[in-house]
Amino acid sequence: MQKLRIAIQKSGRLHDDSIKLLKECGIDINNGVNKLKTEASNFPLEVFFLRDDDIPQYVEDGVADIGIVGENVVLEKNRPFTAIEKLGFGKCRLSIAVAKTADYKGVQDLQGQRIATSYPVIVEKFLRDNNVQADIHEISGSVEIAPGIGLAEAICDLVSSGSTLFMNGLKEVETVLKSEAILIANGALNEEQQVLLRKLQFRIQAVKKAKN
Ligand code: PRT
Ligand code: ZN
Repeated sequence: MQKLRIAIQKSGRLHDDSIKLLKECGIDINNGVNKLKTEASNFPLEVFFLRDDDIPQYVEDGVADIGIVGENVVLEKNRPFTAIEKLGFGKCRLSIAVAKTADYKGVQDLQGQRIATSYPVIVEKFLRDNNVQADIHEISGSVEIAPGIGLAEAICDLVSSGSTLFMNGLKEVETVLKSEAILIANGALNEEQQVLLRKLQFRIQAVKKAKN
């Protein structure tokens, strides 16, 4: 029988809510720790557990049929996906922040500055759109400490509560992007897979409606 293969985050901020959503859709999966994949017992669904960064590529290549991932990751990887469903969790914004003490008046103040980020593609587009030339320093983690150690004047990172910025003496000055978890799908699903996807989407929509 045809199965739908879904890629979700193995561990991290989207993992629990992705599992929870599937459960709320009435899909029973047993997610033992350290498993790379599992199967639902009551829906033709196979679940792959992956790094979030790898999910767009796997779905594009058709190794998985659908996936749950942050919009920020899809945009940074420059993949051609649009959300076939926004999922309402993993909400955050990608923002530029500078030292709390900096005299920041507007985006032009970033001209000639160094910006540390794990999102060079999105930041470069933001700067281009705003006609600003700045120096992007790509770093893979702990972006918020960059100004304190003299690596950059500004950072661009994900923010949810704002407490990380606050604790590092930074203030949020520009919102580059608003993001949440989305469902993406391979563009070449066969007829049977499309039927399964519609069934799943119908259930997701019902779960979302029940929450409003
Ligand atoms: O291991 P893997 O590569 O799969 O995971 P990851 O470490 O790359 O990602 P993970 O689990 O940290 O985040 C997964 C996704 O969750 C992100 O791609 C976003 O779409 C979403 N998300 C929502 C967030 C946040 N909120 C968030 N606050 N991702 C990261 N953060 C971090 C942020 O980078 C900063 O360090 O939390 C800190 C800020 O939080 P506040 O509350 O102090 O503002
Ligand atoms: Zn990641």
